[in-house]
Amino acid sequence: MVISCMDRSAEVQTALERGRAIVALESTIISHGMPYPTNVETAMAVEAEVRSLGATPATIAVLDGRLKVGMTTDEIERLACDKTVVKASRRDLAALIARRGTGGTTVAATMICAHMAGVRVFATGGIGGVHRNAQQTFDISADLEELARTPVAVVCAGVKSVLDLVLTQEYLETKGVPVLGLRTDDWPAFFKSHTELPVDARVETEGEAADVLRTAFDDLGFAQGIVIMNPIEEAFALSDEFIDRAIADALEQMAAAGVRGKAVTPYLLERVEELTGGASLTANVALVRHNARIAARIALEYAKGRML
Ligand code: PSU
Ligand code: MN
Repeated sequence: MVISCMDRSAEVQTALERGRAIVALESTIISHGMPYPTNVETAMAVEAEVRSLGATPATIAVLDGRLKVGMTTDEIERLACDKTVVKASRRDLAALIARRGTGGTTVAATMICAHMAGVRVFATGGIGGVHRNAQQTFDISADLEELARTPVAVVCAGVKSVLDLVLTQEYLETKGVPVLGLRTDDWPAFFKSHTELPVDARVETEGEAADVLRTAFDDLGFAQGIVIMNPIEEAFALSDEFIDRAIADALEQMAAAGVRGKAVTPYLLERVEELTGGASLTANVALVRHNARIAARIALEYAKGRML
């Protein structure tokens, strides 16, 4: 598809033409998910992880109205430092591009751009979900609706327990979005490697995950996305009591501060980081890098047999 406002990097363009493995990467995590300079260091480390395994990274963002699929180091640095960069989800994209704005793309917006560019595999830290108390606030991340309508596989470490995991699972079930567990029977919850919630299907290898992608996207022509949950490595997981306490305090502070709308997730991430004395950030970096490696392996398996 030719999209006049989209720029693919030369590296991504070549990989697309040759049918090589590509991993899409989001940029709200850079602009709003981590503090400087950890955000830029992590973004570069994640790209290096993908390259070291022989796949091509495609970090996605909107820069001065151009939809970038694959970015330079300077462009990533700009997203990481510039405080005027907005958080861009599906509803924000058209106005942002038309008005030549700059934004970090959420999981939802990154899925849209990846799909437009022809990229099927995407790595992030955690996806958005149904917030606690959503019965009153209606706060449900647009990431879930995007998973219902855009055929891209998202490798993540589950959803943070700042969210309501049970409601998130119900929502994904209703929308027909499968949750695959990579070498796990239950959902991880970002900082925790296990919960009580069962995944829909366990896959033992990256090759098996790629088989499910091929069946869903290429054989059945399904329009939904696929969530692939990859638990945080035990060495980096945080203890339940420690992280639950920080999350409870962060939620209390958020209620007192009256934060709502798109500011909720960035606010909670920042509060939890401060309340854990930075421990949540260290865990976050580790799991994002791990997800990038897994996504690269899945993308390589998925690309097998299609390379020119
Ligand atoms: N969860 C994280 N870190 C993040 C995000 C989610 O652990 O940085 C970001 C992602 O970009 C995700 C977005 O798509 O927050 C969800 O925001 P909202 O809840 O407003 O939909
Ligand atoms: Mn929200």
